[in-house]
Amino acid sequence: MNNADLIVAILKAAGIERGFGVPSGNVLPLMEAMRVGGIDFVLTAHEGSAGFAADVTARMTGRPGLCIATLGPGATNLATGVGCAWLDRSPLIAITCTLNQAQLGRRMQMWIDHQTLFRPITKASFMLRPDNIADTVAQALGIAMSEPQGPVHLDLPEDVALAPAHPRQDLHATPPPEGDGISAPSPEAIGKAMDVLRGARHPIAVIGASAMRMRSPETLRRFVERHRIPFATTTMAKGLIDETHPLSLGCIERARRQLQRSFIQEQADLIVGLGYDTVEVEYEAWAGRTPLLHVDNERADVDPSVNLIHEAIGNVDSTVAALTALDAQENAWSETAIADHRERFQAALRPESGTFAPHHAIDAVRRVLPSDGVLAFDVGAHTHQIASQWTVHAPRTFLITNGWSSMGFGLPAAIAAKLARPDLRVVCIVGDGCFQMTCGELTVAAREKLPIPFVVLDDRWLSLIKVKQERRSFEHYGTELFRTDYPSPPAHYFGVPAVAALTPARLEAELTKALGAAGPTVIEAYVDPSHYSETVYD
Ligand SMILES: Cc1ncc(C[n+]2csc(CCOP(=O)(O)OP(=O)(O)O)c2C)c(N)n1
Ligand SMILES: [Mg+2]
Repeated sequence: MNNADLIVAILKAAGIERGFGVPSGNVLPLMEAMRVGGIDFVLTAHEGSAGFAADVTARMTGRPGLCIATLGPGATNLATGVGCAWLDRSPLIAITCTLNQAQLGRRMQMWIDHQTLFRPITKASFMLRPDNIADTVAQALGIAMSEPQGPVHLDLPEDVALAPAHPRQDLHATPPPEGDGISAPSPEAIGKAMDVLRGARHPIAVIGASAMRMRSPETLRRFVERHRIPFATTTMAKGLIDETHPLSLGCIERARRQLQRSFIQEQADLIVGLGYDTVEVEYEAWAGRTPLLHVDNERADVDPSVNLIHEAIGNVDSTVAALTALDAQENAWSETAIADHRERFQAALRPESGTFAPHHAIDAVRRVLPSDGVLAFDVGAHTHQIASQWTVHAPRTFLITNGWSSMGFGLPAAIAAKLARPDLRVVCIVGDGCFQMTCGELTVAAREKLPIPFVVLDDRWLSLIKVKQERRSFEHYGTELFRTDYPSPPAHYFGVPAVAALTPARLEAELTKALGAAGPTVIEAYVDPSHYSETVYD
Protein backbone atom coordinates (compact mmCIF):
# COMPACT_ATOMS: atom_id res chain seq x y z
CA MET A 1 0.00 0.00 0.00
CA ASN A 2 1.41 3.39 -0.94
CA ASN A 3 0.39 6.72 0.53
CA ALA A 4 -2.06 7.43 -2.30
CA ASP A 5 -3.79 4.13 -1.48
CA LEU A 6 -3.86 5.10 2.19
CA ILE A 7 -5.43 8.49 1.41
CA VAL A 8 -8.08 6.84 -0.74
CA ALA A 9 -8.85 4.26 1.95
CA ILE A 10 -9.33 6.99 4.57
CA LEU A 11 -11.53 9.10 2.29
CA LYS A 12 -13.60 6.06 1.40
CA ALA A 13 -14.02 5.19 5.07
CA ALA A 14 -15.43 8.73 5.52
CA GLY A 15 -18.13 7.93 2.97
CA ILE A 16 -16.63 9.61 -0.10
CA GLU A 17 -17.67 7.74 -3.25
CA ARG A 18 -16.38 9.97 -6.03
CA GLY A 19 -14.03 12.82 -6.76
CA PHE A 20 -14.09 15.32 -9.63
CA GLY A 21 -11.08 16.75 -11.38
CA VAL A 22 -8.67 17.13 -14.26
CA PRO A 23 -5.46 15.08 -14.26
CA SER A 24 -1.82 15.65 -15.09
CA GLY A 25 1.12 13.31 -14.72
CA ASN A 26 1.42 14.30 -11.07
CA VAL A 27 -2.19 13.29 -10.42
CA LEU A 28 -1.87 9.78 -11.90
CA PRO A 29 -0.73 7.98 -8.71
CA LEU A 30 -3.78 9.28 -6.84
CA MET A 31 -6.12 8.44 -9.73
CA GLU A 32 -4.75 4.91 -9.91
CA ALA A 33 -5.27 4.55 -6.17
CA MET A 34 -8.86 5.77 -6.63
CA ARG A 35 -9.45 3.25 -9.41
CA VAL A 36 -8.12 0.38 -7.33
CA GLY A 37 -9.55 1.61 -4.02
CA GLY A 38 -13.10 2.21 -5.26
CA ILE A 39 -13.55 5.99 -5.36
CA ASP A 40 -14.75 7.03 -8.84
CA PHE A 41 -12.73 9.70 -10.61
CA VAL A 42 -15.06 11.89 -12.69
CA LEU A 43 -13.22 13.88 -15.34
CA THR A 44 -14.55 17.42 -15.72
CA ALA A 45 -13.82 19.91 -18.50
CA HIS A 46 -12.53 22.54 -16.05
CA GLU A 47 -11.25 22.26 -12.47
CA GLY A 48 -13.59 25.04 -11.31
CA SER A 49 -16.48 22.75 -12.19
CA ALA A 50 -14.80 19.95 -10.22
CA GLY A 51 -14.94 22.19 -7.15
CA PHE A 52 -18.60 23.09 -7.71
CA ALA A 53 -19.45 19.41 -8.25
CA ALA A 54 -17.66 18.41 -5.04
CA ASP A 55 -19.51 21.13 -3.12
CA VAL A 56 -22.88 19.91 -4.41
CA THR A 57 -21.99 16.27 -3.73
CA ALA A 58 -21.51 17.26 -0.09
CA ARG A 59 -24.83 19.11 -0.02
CA MET A 60 -26.66 16.10 -1.48
CA THR A 61 -24.98 13.35 0.58
CA GLY A 62 -24.06 15.00 3.88
CA ARG A 63 -20.53 13.66 3.45
CA PRO A 64 -17.48 15.63 2.31
CA GLY A 65 -17.01 16.24 -1.40
CA LEU A 66 -13.71 15.58 -3.17
CA CYS A 67 -12.00 17.49 -5.97
CA ILE A 68 -8.59 17.01 -7.49
CA ALA A 69 -6.27 19.12 -9.64
CA THR A 70 -2.72 19.43 -10.74
CA LEU A 71 -0.40 22.17 -9.55
CA GLY A 72 -0.29 25.81 -10.63
CA PRO A 73 -2.98 26.47 -13.24
CA GLY A 74 -4.89 23.38 -12.12
CA ALA A 75 -4.88 24.75 -8.59
CA THR A 76 -5.92 28.27 -9.63
CA ASN A 77 -8.77 26.86 -11.74
CA LEU A 78 -9.83 24.66 -8.84
CA ALA A 79 -9.84 27.67 -6.52
CA THR A 80 -13.03 29.01 -8.18
CA GLY A 81 -14.94 25.93 -7.02
CA VAL A 82 -13.22 25.73 -3.63
CA GLY A 83 -14.21 29.35 -2.97
CA CYS A 84 -17.82 28.29 -3.45
CA ALA A 85 -17.51 25.70 -0.68
CA TRP A 86 -15.82 28.35 1.48
CA LEU A 87 -18.49 31.07 1.29
CA ASP A 88 -21.43 28.65 0.93
CA ARG A 89 -20.06 26.48 3.74
CA SER A 90 -19.86 23.07 2.17
CA PRO A 91 -17.44 20.43 3.46
CA LEU A 92 -14.95 19.26 0.88
CA ILE A 93 -11.42 18.00 0.47
CA ALA A 94 -9.47 19.65 -2.36
CA ILE A 95 -6.29 17.79 -3.30
CA THR A 96 -3.62 19.33 -5.47
CA CYS A 97 -1.05 16.85 -6.74
CA THR A 98 2.26 18.61 -6.94
CA LEU A 99 5.97 18.19 -7.66
CA ASN A 100 8.32 15.94 -5.70
CA GLN A 101 9.21 17.31 -2.28
CA ALA A 102 12.77 18.27 -3.24
CA GLN A 103 11.46 20.43 -6.10
CA LEU A 104 8.94 22.44 -4.09
CA GLY A 105 9.77 26.13 -3.88
CA ARG A 106 12.08 26.13 -6.90
CA ARG A 107 11.54 28.09 -10.11
CA MET A 108 9.92 25.24 -11.98
CA GLN A 109 7.21 24.79 -14.57
CA MET A 110 3.68 25.29 -13.15
CA TRP A 111 4.77 25.57 -9.52
CA ILE A 112 3.28 28.17 -7.21
CA ASP A 113 2.81 28.21 -3.45
CA HIS A 114 -0.50 26.37 -2.99
CA GLN A 115 -0.77 27.05 0.73
CA THR A 116 -0.74 30.79 0.07
CA LEU A 117 -3.30 30.37 -2.71
CA PHE A 118 -5.75 28.31 -0.69
CA ARG A 119 -5.34 29.85 2.76
CA PRO A 120 -7.97 32.63 2.26
CA ILE A 121 -10.58 30.25 0.79
CA THR A 122 -10.24 27.17 3.00
CA LYS A 123 -10.54 26.32 6.67
CA ALA A 124 -7.04 24.80 6.50
CA SER A 125 -4.34 23.91 4.00
CA PHE A 126 -1.89 21.06 4.73
CA MET A 127 1.19 19.68 3.02
CA LEU A 128 1.13 15.89 3.11
CA ARG A 129 4.44 14.37 4.22
CA PRO A 130 5.35 10.67 4.36
CA ASP A 131 5.01 10.48 8.13
CA ASN A 132 1.75 12.40 8.63
CA ILE A 133 -0.67 11.02 6.04
CA ALA A 134 -3.31 9.26 8.15
CA ASP A 135 -3.42 11.88 10.87
CA THR A 136 -3.51 14.79 8.45
CA VAL A 137 -6.23 13.35 6.22
CA ALA A 138 -8.32 12.45 9.27
CA GLN A 139 -7.79 15.93 10.67
CA ALA A 140 -8.75 17.47 7.32
CA LEU A 141 -12.02 15.51 7.28
CA GLY A 142 -12.78 16.53 10.85
CA ILE A 143 -12.15 20.21 10.10
CA ALA A 144 -14.23 20.15 6.91
CA MET A 145 -17.21 18.56 8.69
CA SER A 146 -17.14 20.67 11.84
CA GLU A 147 -19.37 23.77 11.96
CA PRO A 148 -19.18 26.02 10.16
CA GLN A 149 -18.43 23.42 7.50
CA GLY A 150 -16.07 24.22 4.65
CA PRO A 151 -13.24 23.17 2.37
CA VAL A 152 -9.82 21.87 3.41
CA HIS A 153 -6.89 21.74 1.01
CA LEU A 154 -4.29 18.99 0.89
CA ASP A 155 -1.09 19.32 -1.13
CA LEU A 156 0.22 15.94 -2.25
CA PRO A 157 3.79 15.80 -3.65
CA GLU A 158 4.14 13.04 -6.21
CA ASP A 159 6.94 11.22 -4.38
CA VAL A 160 4.84 11.23 -1.21
CA ALA A 161 1.90 9.70 -3.10
CA LEU A 162 4.12 6.91 -4.42
CA ALA A 163 6.05 6.17 -1.22
CA PRO A 164 5.04 3.06 0.73
CA ALA A 165 2.61 3.92 3.51
CA HIS A 166 4.29 4.25 6.88
CA PRO A 167 3.69 0.98 8.77
CA ARG A 168 2.47 2.79 11.92
CA GLN A 169 -0.29 4.60 10.08
CA ASP A 170 -3.43 2.56 9.89
CA LEU A 171 -7.05 3.29 9.20
CA HIS A 172 -8.14 2.64 12.75
CA ALA A 173 -6.47 5.91 13.70
CA THR A 174 -9.12 7.75 11.71
CA PRO A 175 -12.61 7.78 13.14
CA PRO A 176 -15.19 9.02 10.66
CA PRO A 177 -16.13 12.64 11.44
CA GLU A 178 -19.21 12.92 13.64
CA GLY A 179 -21.17 15.75 15.14
CA ASP A 180 -20.99 19.45 14.46
CA GLY A 181 -19.24 20.27 17.72
CA ILE A 182 -21.45 23.25 18.50
CA SER A 183 -23.28 23.25 21.80
CA ALA A 184 -26.70 24.76 22.49
CA PRO A 185 -26.94 28.42 23.53
CA SER A 186 -27.01 29.06 27.27
CA PRO A 187 -30.37 28.66 29.07
CA GLU A 188 -30.29 32.44 29.66
CA ALA A 189 -29.88 33.14 25.93
CA ILE A 190 -32.75 30.77 25.12
CA GLY A 191 -34.88 32.24 27.89
CA LYS A 192 -34.39 35.74 26.56
CA ALA A 193 -35.20 34.56 23.02
CA MET A 194 -38.46 33.13 24.38
CA ASP A 195 -39.26 36.44 26.10
CA VAL A 196 -38.66 38.32 22.87
CA LEU A 197 -40.94 35.95 21.00
CA ARG A 198 -43.64 36.26 23.68
CA GLY A 199 -43.71 40.02 23.21
CA ALA A 200 -44.31 40.01 19.45
CA ARG A 201 -47.70 40.53 17.80
CA HIS A 202 -46.50 40.29 14.19
CA PRO A 203 -43.35 38.14 14.16
CA ILE A 204 -41.86 36.97 10.87
CA ALA A 205 -39.28 34.19 10.60
CA VAL A 206 -36.61 34.49 7.93
CA ILE A 207 -34.73 31.26 7.33
CA GLY A 208 -31.18 31.43 6.00
CA ALA A 209 -28.38 29.29 4.63
CA SER A 210 -27.01 27.95 7.94
CA ALA A 211 -30.34 26.22 8.44
CA MET A 212 -29.53 24.09 5.38
CA ARG A 213 -27.10 22.21 7.60
CA MET A 214 -29.60 21.48 10.39
CA ARG A 215 -29.86 17.84 11.39
CA SER A 216 -33.67 18.09 11.53
CA PRO A 217 -34.91 20.85 9.22
CA GLU A 218 -38.48 19.66 9.92
CA THR A 219 -38.11 21.39 13.31
CA LEU A 220 -38.41 24.66 11.38
CA ARG A 221 -41.88 23.74 10.19
CA ARG A 222 -42.90 22.66 13.69
CA PHE A 223 -41.66 25.99 15.03
CA VAL A 224 -43.59 28.21 12.60
CA GLU A 225 -46.72 26.07 12.94
CA ARG A 226 -46.57 25.99 16.73
CA HIS A 227 -46.56 29.77 17.00
CA ARG A 228 -48.28 30.47 13.64
CA ILE A 229 -45.40 32.62 12.40
CA PRO A 230 -45.27 33.53 8.70
CA PHE A 231 -41.89 32.71 7.22
CA ALA A 232 -39.72 33.88 4.34
CA THR A 233 -36.37 32.48 3.24
CA THR A 234 -33.21 33.54 1.53
CA THR A 235 -32.45 32.03 -1.87
CA MET A 236 -30.39 29.11 -0.59
CA ALA A 237 -32.78 28.22 2.24
CA LYS A 238 -35.80 27.74 -0.03
CA GLY A 239 -37.47 24.36 0.49
CA LEU A 240 -36.48 23.80 4.11
CA ILE A 241 -40.23 24.18 4.61
CA ASP A 242 -42.50 23.36 1.65
CA GLU A 243 -43.33 26.72 0.06
CA THR A 244 -46.95 25.72 -0.51
CA HIS A 245 -47.34 26.08 3.26
CA PRO A 246 -50.06 28.64 4.16
CA LEU A 247 -47.53 30.55 6.29
CA SER A 248 -45.04 30.90 3.42
CA LEU A 249 -44.19 34.42 2.24
CA GLY A 250 -41.58 33.35 -0.33
CA CYS A 251 -38.04 34.46 -0.96
CA ILE A 252 -36.52 37.79 0.06
CA GLU A 253 -34.03 39.99 -1.78
CA ARG A 254 -34.56 38.62 -5.26
CA ALA A 255 -36.93 39.66 -8.05
CA ARG A 256 -39.60 42.10 -6.80
CA ARG A 257 -37.63 42.46 -3.59
CA GLN A 258 -39.28 45.80 -2.78
CA LEU A 259 -42.61 44.07 -2.19
CA GLN A 260 -40.98 41.77 0.36
CA ARG A 261 -39.06 44.63 1.98
CA SER A 262 -42.11 46.82 2.42
CA PHE A 263 -44.24 43.94 3.74
CA ILE A 264 -41.63 43.09 6.38
CA GLN A 265 -40.82 46.67 7.32
CA GLU A 266 -44.45 47.79 7.47
CA GLN A 267 -46.12 44.71 8.96
CA ALA A 268 -43.64 42.90 11.20
CA ASP A 269 -42.81 43.92 14.76
CA LEU A 270 -40.14 41.19 15.09
CA ILE A 271 -37.85 39.43 12.65
CA VAL A 272 -36.56 36.04 13.78
CA GLY A 273 -33.49 35.18 11.69
CA LEU A 274 -33.30 31.37 11.79
CA GLY A 275 -29.92 30.01 10.74
CA TYR A 276 -29.49 33.31 8.95
CA ASP A 277 -26.06 33.71 7.29
CA THR A 278 -25.48 37.29 6.16
CA VAL A 279 -23.20 36.06 3.35
CA GLU A 280 -26.30 35.81 1.14
CA VAL A 281 -27.63 39.23 1.99
CA GLU A 282 -26.89 41.52 4.89
CA TYR A 283 -29.70 42.26 7.34
CA GLU A 284 -29.47 46.01 6.77
CA ALA A 285 -30.51 45.56 3.12
CA TRP A 286 -34.07 44.60 4.05
CA ALA A 287 -34.77 44.66 7.79
CA GLY A 288 -35.23 48.41 8.28
CA ARG A 289 -35.55 49.25 11.99
CA THR A 290 -37.70 46.21 12.81
CA PRO A 291 -36.41 44.49 15.97
CA LEU A 292 -34.27 41.46 15.13
CA LEU A 293 -33.78 38.20 17.02
CA HIS A 294 -30.83 36.37 15.46
CA VAL A 295 -30.68 32.58 15.91
CA ASP A 296 -27.59 30.96 14.44
CA ASN A 297 -24.37 29.19 15.32
CA GLU A 298 -22.45 32.40 14.69
CA ARG A 299 -23.00 35.99 15.69
CA ALA A 300 -24.58 38.23 13.07
CA ASP A 301 -22.39 40.56 11.02
CA VAL A 302 -24.59 43.67 11.08
CA ASP A 303 -24.40 47.34 10.29
CA PRO A 304 -25.11 49.60 13.31
CA SER A 305 -28.42 50.62 11.69
CA VAL A 306 -29.86 47.15 12.38
CA ASN A 307 -32.09 46.92 15.46
CA LEU A 308 -30.54 43.69 16.77
CA ILE A 309 -32.21 43.08 20.12
CA HIS A 310 -30.96 39.58 20.93
CA GLU A 311 -28.77 36.79 19.60
CA ALA A 312 -29.15 33.12 20.57
CA ILE A 313 -25.85 31.70 19.37
CA GLY A 314 -25.26 27.96 19.35
CA ASN A 315 -26.53 24.79 17.77
CA VAL A 316 -29.47 25.88 15.59
CA ASP A 317 -31.33 22.58 15.92
CA SER A 318 -31.44 22.84 19.68
CA THR A 319 -32.42 26.52 19.72
CA VAL A 320 -35.28 26.00 17.30
CA ALA A 321 -36.38 22.91 19.22
CA ALA A 322 -36.37 24.88 22.48
CA LEU A 323 -38.39 27.72 20.95
CA THR A 324 -40.83 25.16 19.57
CA ALA A 325 -41.30 23.65 23.00
CA LEU A 326 -42.51 27.00 24.29
CA ASP A 327 -46.30 27.28 24.83
CA ALA A 328 -47.99 28.22 21.57
CA GLN A 329 -47.86 32.00 21.31
CA GLU A 330 -50.84 34.06 20.17
CA ASN A 331 -50.20 36.67 17.53
CA ALA A 332 -52.20 39.07 15.41
CA TRP A 333 -51.57 37.63 11.94
CA SER A 334 -54.51 36.79 9.75
CA GLU A 335 -54.09 33.98 7.25
CA THR A 336 -55.77 36.10 4.60
CA ALA A 337 -53.15 38.84 4.96
CA ILE A 338 -50.40 36.29 4.36
CA ALA A 339 -52.18 34.67 1.42
CA ASP A 340 -52.98 38.06 -0.14
CA HIS A 341 -49.37 39.14 0.08
CA ARG A 342 -48.15 35.87 -1.42
CA GLU A 343 -50.54 36.24 -4.35
CA ARG A 344 -49.63 39.87 -4.95
CA PHE A 345 -45.93 38.98 -4.92
CA GLN A 346 -46.32 36.06 -7.31
CA ALA A 347 -48.49 38.09 -9.71
CA ALA A 348 -45.96 40.93 -9.81
CA LEU A 349 -43.26 38.49 -10.89
CA ARG A 350 -45.18 37.64 -14.05
CA PRO A 351 -45.83 40.85 -15.98
CA GLU A 352 -48.02 40.62 -19.10
CA SER A 353 -45.89 39.80 -22.09
CA GLY A 354 -46.76 39.01 -25.67
CA THR A 355 -43.41 37.29 -26.16
CA PHE A 356 -41.81 34.17 -24.66
CA ALA A 357 -40.55 35.59 -21.36
CA PRO A 358 -38.19 34.08 -18.80
CA HIS A 359 -41.04 33.79 -16.29
CA HIS A 360 -43.02 31.68 -18.79
CA ALA A 361 -40.03 29.38 -19.28
CA ILE A 362 -39.44 28.99 -15.53
CA ASP A 363 -43.10 28.14 -14.88
CA ALA A 364 -42.99 25.61 -17.72
CA VAL A 365 -40.02 23.82 -16.11
CA ARG A 366 -41.77 23.83 -12.72
CA ARG A 367 -44.86 22.23 -14.26
CA VAL A 368 -42.81 19.36 -15.68
CA LEU A 369 -40.42 18.64 -12.80
CA PRO A 370 -42.00 16.50 -10.05
CA SER A 371 -42.13 18.01 -6.57
CA ASP A 372 -39.16 15.94 -5.37
CA GLY A 373 -37.19 16.80 -8.55
CA VAL A 374 -33.98 18.80 -8.25
CA LEU A 375 -33.41 22.14 -9.94
CA ALA A 376 -29.80 23.28 -10.35
CA PHE A 377 -29.37 26.73 -11.81
CA ASP A 378 -26.82 29.43 -12.38
CA VAL A 379 -26.06 33.06 -11.65
CA GLY A 380 -27.67 35.96 -13.48
CA ALA A 381 -30.99 37.76 -13.84
CA HIS A 382 -32.53 34.30 -14.18
CA THR A 383 -31.35 33.48 -10.63
CA HIS A 384 -33.34 36.39 -9.23
CA GLN A 385 -36.40 35.43 -11.20
CA ILE A 386 -36.15 31.72 -10.33
CA ALA A 387 -35.53 32.39 -6.62
CA SER A 388 -38.67 34.50 -6.29
CA GLN A 389 -40.86 32.55 -8.68
CA TRP A 390 -40.03 28.85 -8.22
CA THR A 391 -41.97 26.88 -5.60
CA VAL A 392 -39.67 24.51 -3.71
CA HIS A 393 -41.15 21.57 -1.85
CA ALA A 394 -38.24 19.85 -0.12
CA PRO A 395 -34.70 20.44 1.18
CA ARG A 396 -31.80 19.75 -1.23
CA THR A 397 -33.96 20.17 -4.33
CA PHE A 398 -32.93 23.76 -5.14
CA LEU A 399 -29.24 24.07 -5.87
CA ILE A 400 -27.61 27.46 -6.20
CA THR A 401 -24.60 29.35 -4.90
CA ASN A 402 -25.60 32.62 -3.31
CA GLY A 403 -22.62 33.20 -1.04
CA TRP A 404 -19.92 32.73 -3.67
CA SER A 405 -22.48 33.54 -6.38
CA SER A 406 -20.26 32.41 -9.20
CA MET A 407 -21.30 31.96 -12.79
CA GLY A 408 -20.57 28.39 -13.85
CA PHE A 409 -22.21 26.63 -10.91
CA GLY A 410 -25.27 25.29 -12.75
CA LEU A 411 -23.95 22.57 -15.05
CA PRO A 412 -21.58 20.87 -12.58
CA ALA A 413 -24.21 21.20 -9.83
CA ALA A 414 -26.78 19.34 -11.92
CA ILE A 415 -24.24 16.66 -12.85
CA ALA A 416 -23.14 16.13 -9.25
CA ALA A 417 -26.76 16.01 -8.04
CA LYS A 418 -27.75 13.37 -10.60
CA LEU A 419 -24.66 11.27 -9.82
CA ALA A 420 -25.40 11.47 -6.09
CA ARG A 421 -29.15 10.84 -6.46
CA PRO A 422 -29.81 8.92 -9.70
CA ASP A 423 -33.30 8.16 -8.38
CA LEU A 424 -34.35 11.84 -8.63
CA ARG A 425 -35.17 13.86 -11.73
CA VAL A 426 -32.71 16.70 -12.21
CA VAL A 427 -33.12 19.74 -14.47
CA CYS A 428 -30.58 22.50 -15.01
CA ILE A 429 -31.47 26.08 -16.01
CA VAL A 430 -28.61 28.34 -17.09
CA GLY A 431 -28.28 31.75 -18.67
CA ASP A 432 -26.59 31.91 -22.05
CA GLY A 433 -23.58 33.71 -20.53
CA CYS A 434 -23.12 30.95 -17.95
CA PHE A 435 -23.60 28.34 -20.67
CA GLN A 436 -20.83 29.87 -22.76
CA MET A 437 -18.57 29.73 -19.71
CA THR A 438 -19.12 26.05 -18.91
CA CYS A 439 -20.72 24.21 -21.85
CA GLY A 440 -17.74 21.84 -21.99
CA GLU A 441 -19.21 20.13 -18.92
CA LEU A 442 -21.93 18.69 -21.17
CA THR A 443 -19.36 16.05 -22.10
CA VAL A 444 -19.33 14.87 -18.47
CA ALA A 445 -23.10 14.39 -18.51
CA ALA A 446 -22.82 12.58 -21.84
CA ARG A 447 -20.00 10.31 -20.68
CA GLU A 448 -21.89 9.45 -17.51
CA LYS A 449 -25.13 8.97 -19.51
CA LEU A 450 -27.09 11.35 -17.29
CA PRO A 451 -30.61 12.17 -18.55
CA ILE A 452 -30.42 15.83 -17.56
CA PRO A 453 -32.23 18.49 -19.58
CA PHE A 454 -30.03 21.61 -19.70
CA VAL A 455 -32.39 24.51 -20.35
CA VAL A 456 -30.47 27.51 -21.68
CA LEU A 457 -32.32 30.79 -21.26
CA ASP A 458 -31.06 32.26 -24.47
CA ASP A 459 -31.70 35.99 -24.09
CA ARG A 460 -28.57 37.26 -25.93
CA TRP A 461 -27.46 39.33 -22.93
CA LEU A 462 -25.64 39.22 -19.65
CA SER A 463 -29.05 40.39 -18.51
CA LEU A 464 -28.28 40.95 -14.85
CA ILE A 465 -25.45 43.31 -15.69
CA LYS A 466 -27.58 44.97 -18.36
CA VAL A 467 -30.26 45.68 -15.74
CA LYS A 468 -27.59 47.08 -13.40
CA GLN A 469 -26.44 49.39 -16.18
CA GLU A 470 -30.00 50.64 -16.53
CA ARG A 471 -30.44 51.19 -12.78
CA ARG A 472 -27.28 53.31 -12.71
CA SER A 473 -28.03 55.17 -15.94
CA PHE A 474 -25.03 53.71 -17.74
CA GLU A 475 -25.22 52.82 -21.41
CA HIS A 476 -25.57 49.18 -22.41
CA TYR A 477 -21.94 48.40 -23.13
CA GLY A 478 -20.03 45.12 -23.10
CA THR A 479 -23.05 43.14 -21.93
CA GLU A 480 -24.55 41.97 -25.22
CA LEU A 481 -23.64 38.38 -26.06
CA PHE A 482 -24.98 38.26 -29.64
CA ARG A 483 -25.76 41.04 -32.06
CA THR A 484 -27.59 38.97 -34.61
CA ASP A 485 -30.47 36.61 -34.28
CA TYR A 486 -29.79 33.01 -35.03
CA PRO A 487 -32.74 30.86 -35.94
CA SER A 488 -31.95 27.55 -34.28
CA PRO A 489 -29.33 25.90 -32.10
CA PRO A 490 -26.72 23.63 -33.63
CA ALA A 491 -27.77 19.98 -33.93
CA HIS A 492 -25.53 19.08 -31.02
CA TYR A 493 -22.83 20.26 -28.63
CA PHE A 494 -20.06 17.65 -28.36
CA GLY A 495 -22.60 15.01 -29.37
CA VAL A 496 -25.26 16.17 -26.90
CA PRO A 497 -28.44 16.83 -28.88
CA ALA A 498 -29.70 20.43 -28.88
CA VAL A 499 -33.27 21.51 -29.58
CA ALA A 500 -35.04 24.85 -29.64
CA ALA A 501 -38.08 25.98 -27.66
CA LEU A 502 -39.89 29.15 -28.70
CA THR A 503 -43.02 28.64 -26.61
CA PRO A 504 -43.80 27.33 -23.11
CA ALA A 505 -45.72 24.40 -24.59
CA ARG A 506 -42.75 23.38 -26.73
CA LEU A 507 -40.43 23.71 -23.75
CA GLU A 508 -42.67 21.42 -21.69
CA ALA A 509 -42.79 18.84 -24.49
CA GLU A 510 -39.01 18.90 -25.01
CA LEU A 511 -38.40 18.67 -21.26
CA THR A 512 -40.66 15.66 -20.88
CA LYS A 513 -38.83 13.98 -23.75
CA ALA A 514 -35.40 14.90 -22.36
CA LEU A 515 -36.18 13.55 -18.88
CA GLY A 516 -36.91 10.18 -20.46
CA ALA A 517 -33.84 10.18 -22.72
CA ALA A 518 -30.76 8.00 -22.26
CA GLY A 519 -28.46 11.00 -21.83
CA PRO A 520 -28.38 14.78 -21.63
CA THR A 521 -30.23 17.22 -23.90
CA VAL A 522 -29.70 20.93 -24.41
CA ILE A 523 -32.96 22.85 -24.76
CA GLU A 524 -32.41 26.40 -25.94
CA ALA A 525 -35.33 28.55 -24.85
CA TYR A 526 -35.25 31.77 -26.88
CA VAL A 527 -36.62 34.23 -24.36
CA ASP A 528 -37.22 37.96 -24.40
CA PRO A 529 -35.53 39.42 -21.31
CA SER A 530 -37.44 42.74 -21.32
CA HIS A 531 -39.36 42.05 -18.11
CA TYR A 532 -36.16 41.75 -16.08
CA SER A 533 -35.95 45.55 -16.35
CA GLU A 534 -39.14 45.60 -14.27
CA THR A 535 -38.80 42.57 -11.97
CA VAL A 536 -35.08 42.32 -11.19
CA TYR A 537 -33.21 44.76 -8.92
CA ASP A 538 -36.40 46.74 -8.46
C1 LIG B 1 -17.40 34.08 -12.34
C2 LIG B 1 -18.30 35.28 -12.39
N1 LIG B 1 -18.04 36.28 -13.27
C3 LIG B 1 -18.86 37.35 -13.34
C4 LIG B 1 -19.95 37.45 -12.51
C5 LIG B 1 -20.87 38.69 -12.60
N2 LIG B 1 -22.13 38.27 -13.23
C6 LIG B 1 -23.20 37.94 -12.49
S1 LIG B 1 -24.50 37.52 -13.40
C7 LIG B 1 -23.69 37.81 -14.84
C8 LIG B 1 -24.40 37.62 -16.16
C9 LIG B 1 -24.83 36.22 -16.43
O1 LIG B 1 -25.34 36.16 -17.75
P1 LIG B 1 -26.30 35.00 -18.21
O2 LIG B 1 -25.73 33.69 -17.85
O3 LIG B 1 -26.63 35.20 -19.64
O4 LIG B 1 -27.58 35.19 -17.27
P2 LIG B 1 -28.71 36.33 -17.37
O5 LIG B 1 -28.26 37.45 -16.47
O6 LIG B 1 -28.82 36.77 -18.80
O7 LIG B 1 -29.94 35.68 -16.84
C10 LIG B 1 -22.39 38.23 -14.58
C11 LIG B 1 -21.41 38.59 -15.63
C12 LIG B 1 -20.17 36.40 -11.60
N3 LIG B 1 -21.18 36.39 -10.73
N4 LIG B 1 -19.35 35.31 -11.59
MG1 LIG C 1 -28.34 35.89 -20.64
